[in-house]
Amino acid sequence: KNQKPCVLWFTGLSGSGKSTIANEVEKQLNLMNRHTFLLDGDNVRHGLNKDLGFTEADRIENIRRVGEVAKLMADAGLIVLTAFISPFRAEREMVRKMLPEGEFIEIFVDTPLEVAEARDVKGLYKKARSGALKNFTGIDSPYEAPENPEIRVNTVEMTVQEAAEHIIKQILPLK
Ligand code: GGZ
Repeated sequence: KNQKPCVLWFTGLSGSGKSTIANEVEKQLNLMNRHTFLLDGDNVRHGLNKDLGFTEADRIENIRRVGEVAKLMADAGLIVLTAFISPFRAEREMVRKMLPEGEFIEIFVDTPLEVAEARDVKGLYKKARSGALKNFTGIDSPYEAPENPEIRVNTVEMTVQEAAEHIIKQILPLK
C-alpha cells in the first residue's frame, strides 16, 4: 500500500465546475496508481440520498451522510473525492472533525455567481430566477464560502486541466 487516505472535499456553487474538476483530478490520480472513489450527486442523490431534497434540513442530512460514507472509504484506505455544493460551513467543519487530523482537504471551487449563472449549463439558474425552482443556492438559498480552504481554485483564470494540476501539486507531497 503506497498511498495515504484522504478526503478531497470540493465545495462551490451549482455550475462552478466541482464535478468536472474532481473527475479530472481522479483521472490523474488513477494514472499515478492511486485508488480513488468519487462521490457526487449522480451516484448519491439518486441512490443513498434519494429521499432528500434541497431544504436546509435535507442539505444538512445529505452532507452528513456523504461525510459518513467518505469516512468509511477513507478508513478503507481510499483517496475519496466528493463534489457537493455543501453550502454550510458548519457541516463542512463537522465532516472535517469526523476525520483524522489532516485527512480532510477542503477545495473551494471559487466561481462567482455571475459566472456560474452566465454559463447556466443546465438552465437551472434561469428556472430559479423565474421562480419555477425554489431554494436554489445563490439565488434564494445561501452559500457560505470557505474562509480557510486548504486549496482554492479560480475557475475564471484557470482551465479544468490547470485547476486539476494545481490540486494534484498541492496534495501529492502528502500522498
Ligand atoms: C441547488 C440544485 C437545486 C437547488 C437541484 N439548489 O448543477 P447541478 O444541479 O448538477 O448541481 C446541483 C445539485 C446540487 O446537489 P448537492 O447535493 O451538491 O447540493 S447540497 O450540497 O446543497 O446538498 C444542481 C441540482 O443538484 N439542484 N435543485 N434548489 N442545486
